[in-house]
Amino acid sequence: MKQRLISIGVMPLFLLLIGISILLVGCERAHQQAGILPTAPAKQAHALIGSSNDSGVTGMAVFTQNGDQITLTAEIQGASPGLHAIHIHANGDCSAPDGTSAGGHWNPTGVAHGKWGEGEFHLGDIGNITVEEDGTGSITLTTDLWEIGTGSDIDVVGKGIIVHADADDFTSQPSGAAGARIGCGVIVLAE
Ligand SMILES: [Cu+2]
Ligand SMILES: [Zn+2]
Repeated sequence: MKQRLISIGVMPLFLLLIGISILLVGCERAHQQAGILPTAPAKQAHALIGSSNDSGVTGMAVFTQNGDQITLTAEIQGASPGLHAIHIHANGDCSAPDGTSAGGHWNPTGVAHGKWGEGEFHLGDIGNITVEEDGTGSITLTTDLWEIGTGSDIDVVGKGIIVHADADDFTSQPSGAAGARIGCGVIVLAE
């Protein structure tokens, strides 16, 4: 009987301790996100986008890591208004004037081309940038499917960013029928 009372008495205390632990972990994460507690310096990579096929398109893509999430922000200038596909291609090589040196879509998982977040899609299938009348446009994507500077199969460093003349239809294989390459950049680790 006494034994039983002790068991009943200990259980709520045990649950309370678990509850407090969860709260503390939650607070620590919140504080890290708020920048109150020190975290590892955010890893960054970027690509300076230059013109391919004499398009006059330029831009910048920045990859920033926070925990296991990587946020890409890409901005372009000098493009025609409307939708332009933007992808990560397999090679960080923009030496060809038409951008073909960047190779095909970066596809380390060996799946079909598609739309980001829906069914099968290449890890390079960022999507379409909407370009305004002034020729500028931007796109942001946050994911835990990439890494920065790890040298693994899913490391974006050393790959290429390609901007296309047309929109990605998310269906046509192997690259969404996005047309000519009008911008190209090599993704490098930021020091
Ligand atoms: Cu592409
Ligand atoms: Zn693709």
